[in-house]
Amino acid sequence: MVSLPKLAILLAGASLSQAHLVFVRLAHNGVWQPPLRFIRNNTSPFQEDPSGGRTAESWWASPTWPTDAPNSVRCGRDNMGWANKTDVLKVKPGDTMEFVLTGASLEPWTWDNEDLVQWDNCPEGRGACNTRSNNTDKSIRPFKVIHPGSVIMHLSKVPAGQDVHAYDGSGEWVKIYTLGLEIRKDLWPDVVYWLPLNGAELPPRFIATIPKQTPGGQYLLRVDQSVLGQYGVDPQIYPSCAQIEVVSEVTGDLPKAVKIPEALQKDSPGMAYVPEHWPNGYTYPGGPLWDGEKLEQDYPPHKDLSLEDGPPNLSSA
Ligand SMILES: *[C@@H]1O[C@H](CO)[C@@H](O)[C@H](O)[C@H]1NC(C)=O
Ligand SMILES: *[C@@H]1O[C@H](CO)[C@@H](O)[C@H](O)[C@H]1NC(C)=O
Ligand SMILES: *[C@@H]1O[C@H](CO)[C@@H](O)[C@H](O)[C@H]1NC(C)=O
Ligand SMILES: *[C@@H]1O[C@H](CO)[C@@H](O)[C@H](O)[C@H]1NC(C)=O
Ligand SMILES: [Cu+2]
Repeated sequence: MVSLPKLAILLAGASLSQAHLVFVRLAHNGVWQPPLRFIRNNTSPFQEDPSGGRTAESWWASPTWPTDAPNSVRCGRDNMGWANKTDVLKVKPGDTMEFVLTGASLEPWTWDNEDLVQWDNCPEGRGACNTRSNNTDKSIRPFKVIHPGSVIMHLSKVPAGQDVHAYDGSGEWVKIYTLGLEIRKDLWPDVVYWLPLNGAELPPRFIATIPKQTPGGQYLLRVDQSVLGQYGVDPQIYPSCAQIEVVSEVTGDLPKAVKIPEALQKDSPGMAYVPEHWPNGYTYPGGPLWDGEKLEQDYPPHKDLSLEDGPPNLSSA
């Protein structure tokens, strides 16, 4: 059996506000857009109660919890308050969409301080970095994912007769991207390696492709890194939504997949660490994955997860 996984330890670390994050910037076909121009601002320090009112104060990068107001779970705290001020990005099927995050050490009121955050001329064409010689924090920590869990992206089509500026995401969502885990037998017994976490190093890029079969129309494009809940701690949700218009000859609707927040509750598939399912029975959160043709269950390659036979033969790994 797999021993207490490393994610337990990492999740403990994730309670530090340092570990929180917000996706704030997107690149369309590799071209970075101004932070929050097409993404609804969701850095409100107020928690919304389920009726949409404001209750407790939180930190700007604090996570959303499954039981927070539905709109907060969908696109982040107070996102509807910013929807009218958010531009709509025109895209085509087949275009790529990349998201970059900032961590909680990089407060929004420091975003125009070039000594703290650089939005341009970053290594490898990334969308944010801080490489300046006089930087007080030379690490790349502000742009890291410091939680176990997948990065997922969903599309939700704006209902007929509505405008994306007014759409709250209460319709159907279909997942078009998952970056999850790998089994690395050389890490036995903590064989689960979360790719977004990447050993707390700089994460890989989060780049989705708008499926070729996506019908024309306005959509919310949602990105999220949900932190696995475990040992009585609820999952944390870090959503952001971009407002896009897909320019396409294709007509019709997307396949029906999931509703949010229903699919992202603490007992929903993929949202929590379940010892008896770990890692063999793990399914990624957010419902099935749509590649434009097929809508399929979304889980790590089960073949590699078959560890019931005991420790892997490391000399053949
Ligand atoms: C985002 O919202 C915060 C309040 O939560 C505000 O202080 C900030 O100016 C907003 N930023 C942008 C770019 O809209
Ligand atoms: C957004 O703008 C429309 C049209 O001006 C208005 O009817 C609506 O109330 C606004 N929504 C919000 C949340 O401010
Ligand atoms: C930091 O360095 C940049 C060039 O690398 C320079 O333009 C800037 O003035 C410096 N800032 C401070 C506060 O020294
Ligand atoms: C482990 O793999 C190596 C290399 O393939 C092989 O020589 C060895 O016999 C294997 N050991 C066991 C216990 O199966
Ligand atoms: Cu966190």
